[in-house]
Formats: sequence, structure tokens, C-alpha cells
Amino acid sequence: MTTTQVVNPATEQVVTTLELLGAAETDAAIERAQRAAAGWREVAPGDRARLLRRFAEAVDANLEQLARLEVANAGHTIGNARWEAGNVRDVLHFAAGIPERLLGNQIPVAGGVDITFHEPLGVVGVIVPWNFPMPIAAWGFGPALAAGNAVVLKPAELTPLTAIRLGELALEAGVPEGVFQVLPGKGSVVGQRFVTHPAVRKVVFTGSTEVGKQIMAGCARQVKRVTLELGGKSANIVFADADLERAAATAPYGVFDNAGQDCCARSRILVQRSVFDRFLELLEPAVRGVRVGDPADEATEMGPLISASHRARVASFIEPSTKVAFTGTQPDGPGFWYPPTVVLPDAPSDRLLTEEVFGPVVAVVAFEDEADAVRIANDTEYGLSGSIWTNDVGRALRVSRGVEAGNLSVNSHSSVRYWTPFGGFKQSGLGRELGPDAALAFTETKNVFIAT
Ligand code: TAP
Repeated sequence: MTTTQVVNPATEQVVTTLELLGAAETDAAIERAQRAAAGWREVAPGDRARLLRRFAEAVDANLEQLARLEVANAGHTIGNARWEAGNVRDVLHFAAGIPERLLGNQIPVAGGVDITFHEPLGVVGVIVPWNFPMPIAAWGFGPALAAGNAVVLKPAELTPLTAIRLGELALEAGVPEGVFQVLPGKGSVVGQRFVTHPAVRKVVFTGSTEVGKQIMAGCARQVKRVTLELGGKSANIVFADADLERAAATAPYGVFDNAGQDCCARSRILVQRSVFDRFLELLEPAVRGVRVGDPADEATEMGPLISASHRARVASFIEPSTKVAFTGTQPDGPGFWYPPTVVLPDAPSDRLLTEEVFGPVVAVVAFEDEADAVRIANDTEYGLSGSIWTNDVGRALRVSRGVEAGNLSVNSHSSVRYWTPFGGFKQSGLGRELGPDAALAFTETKNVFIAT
């Protein structure tokens, strides 16, 4: 059996050592899920709803413990980690509304009655990255379970602890054995088995665009359903007519939250040329003011990066020729720290404008007018998120319609609400999670005609 050491990224201390599942154990778990799915879909809708509510309440009762676990495992600030555990609870409560409202249609036809059903798929495999271990897991397993599927969940090797605890809480809440299983292991072993095992009928993958493409190609062999949530290079567009003070004061939090390890990070700031210099003057104190340090400290706003190798990758983006405008602070001593960094690329082809850094590095560029802003915002293979700062409501709507991205915010940097759909355009993904249609991603529509 292979093992892995779980490391606290803020201290570099080993938190625990875990066993990783191999292919045979993964197959056994998938087969257990297949048997459990047959029973779970027969659980009366009201009872399935009640079990999900109990699961949500168990998460709520253990919220502080889950949050502390995430601080230790992923280096998330305690404030963020509490929000993330609370988001799992809320997604489960929202999902608990699904079983009793999974309505089909009765469609008028000649010669009989026609009705549609939303049938569960069977076993759903959810593959989760290390950046938001709790919420991203719940966006998959909440609605999937609600729609009557069994779930096998593979957390990232670096951050398995909260997922494992969520698996225990589901069982304590009364979710039947085998319906929700957490399988720590390598992507190339456990994750790949989700792709190749015929009993897994859908894969929900969140992670890099590169691995997402492999998952999609692998799933194609079995015409397996797939939802992909991939990378981003989102734009924060600041017009001259915006509340410049607020736009500058909030911009660091739109990109440096979770140390920039956020698929929705607004890692390109596009500023109208007439206010470019003023915006940078206002941005500098805001960036220097970001409190970087011990994630367990309530006042901390930014923690460390996830690992030494990830820090080396982030650092590799800053070359000797890179124009660094200014940086924020970072603590001394152990931990995978990297300071908030603001760069001014010269050319549109600069890697800092085209590639996802996934760290606390933001590129600021100037634009001329509305059309130029939309053109630059769309000059990327990605299309996940973005912000528009303006006091002109017409412009806000025009630019929102023009930017090719799945989740935009006006005079705000908020992307994620469990009530609303979430997902990417272009190479940022395929399909949507959350929102009113969440369950439909985990069901097949069946049409039945009854001759009268
Ligand atoms: P990846 O390296 O792609 O890993 C993501 C998950 O896939 C991990 O659990 C990984 O397992 C697993 N995996 C790796 N290779 C696999 C394979 N061949 N088959 C099946 N599973 C495999 O991404 P990451 O570096 O952890 O996460 C960062 C990326 O995720 C960024 O690009 C970010 O933008 C994206 N992301 C997107 C979103 C949304 S919602 N669009 C949200 C968060 C993150 P192991 O790591 O355990 O091997």
C-alpha cells in the first residue's frame, strides 16, 4: 500500500500520514457504490431529502473542526475555511430541496399521455483539486446524491483531510453505507479508474485544463457524461467612470484571495488609460496592506501557497525582464510563502497575460475604450469569471454581455453563490454546477408515452 504525508503549508510540518488506494481497492469501492445506488434511488424522495438535511446539520455541528482541518491541511485563512465549511452545509441544504421537486413534464400529444422522468445516472465520480477541497467536492456530491446517484469522491492527494471527514459525517447522519465514499489516492490511479470503469456513468472533474482534456478524451470512449471546471485568466475591467477608490481597494482581494489559487482569480486588471496612473497609485497601498501570515490568525487575509513545488512554479513566471510594479509582504521562516505581486507586462503575448499563474501575481494593462476592454478581456482561451467596474449601468450590461465568461460581477468580485449557476466558457470548462438546474447535470431525461 502506498502512503502519502499530508503537510501543513504554513509550517512545513507533517500533519498526518495516509494510505492511498490502489486500482483494486478503487474497483471494489466503485462496485460497492453500484450496489448502493440501486437502493438509494428507491429511497422515498422525502426520506432522501431528510437524510441530506441531517448531513447538512452534521456539517454545521462540525463546522469549526472542518475549518481548522482546512487551515492545517491547505493553509486557508480561518475566515475563508469557515466560509467553505458553511458553503458545504448550504449546498447540502439547497440540494435537500431537490428530491421532492425533481419534476418532469406532462406533454400534450395525440393518442395518449406523455410524461418525462429525471432518472439518476447510477455512480458518479467526483475528482477534486487542492485549492478548494470542501466547496468543490460539495458542488458535485450534493446535487448528485439528491438526484439519486451514489458518489465516489477523489480528493487531491495534497488535501484529503476535510473530504475524509465529510465522508464520516455522511455516515453518522444516516446516509447508507456505500452511497457516498471518499477515496484518497493518486489522480493517475483512482481518478483514472473513474474514467475507465464502466460502472461510473459520469465524471465531474475540477482541475487544470490540461488534465481536463485527458479526462474528456478518456470519457469519450464510453460516451461517459462529464462536467469540467478548469482554469481561468479572468479580467477585472476598471472604467474611468468607476468609483476608483473602491475598485483599487478591492482589486487585491479579487485576485489574492486564497493566495491567488483560485480559478476565478481576476489575474488581469484592465484599466482605462486616462485613469491608469491614478489607479496604480491607489492600488499600491492596498496591495502592501494585504495581511499575509499565519492562516490560523483571525486577522490574516492571505496564507501560503500549497507546496514548495507550486511556489517554484509561481516564482518561475517572474523573469529578470519582468516589470514588477510593487509587491506586498510575506512572513519569514518556514512555510511556502509568496508575496502579493503586481506586474506590468509590455506585450499581449507575455505569459503573465496568457497563462494561469495560480498564485498571488496580477498583471495590470491599459485599454482605450469599451470595445478595446472587451477585446482584451476575450483575448484568452479561458472564460470563467471577471469583474466590471463602472457607474454606467448601460455600459455594465453591454460589457457583461460582451465578455465571454460564465460568471461576471459588476462593482463586486463575487463569483460563487450556491443559488446561481457556475461554470466556464471556452477552455474554462463544460457544463454548469450549482443553481436551480444543478440536479439536471446528474440525471437522464426519460420520455414515456402511454397509449390511451
Ligand atoms: P490537476 O493537477 O488537474 O488535479 C486536479 C485533480 O485531478 C486532482 O485530484 C488530481 O489528483 C486529479 N488528477 C490528476 N491527473 C489525473 C488523471 N490523469 N486522471 C484523473 N484524475 C487526475 O489540478 P490542480 O493543480 O490540483 O488544481 C489547479 C487547477 O484547477 C487550476 O487550473 C484551477 O484553475 C483549476 N480549478 C478550476 C476550478 C473551476 S470551478 N473551474 C476550481 C478550482 C480549480 P492528484 O493531484 O491527487 O494526483
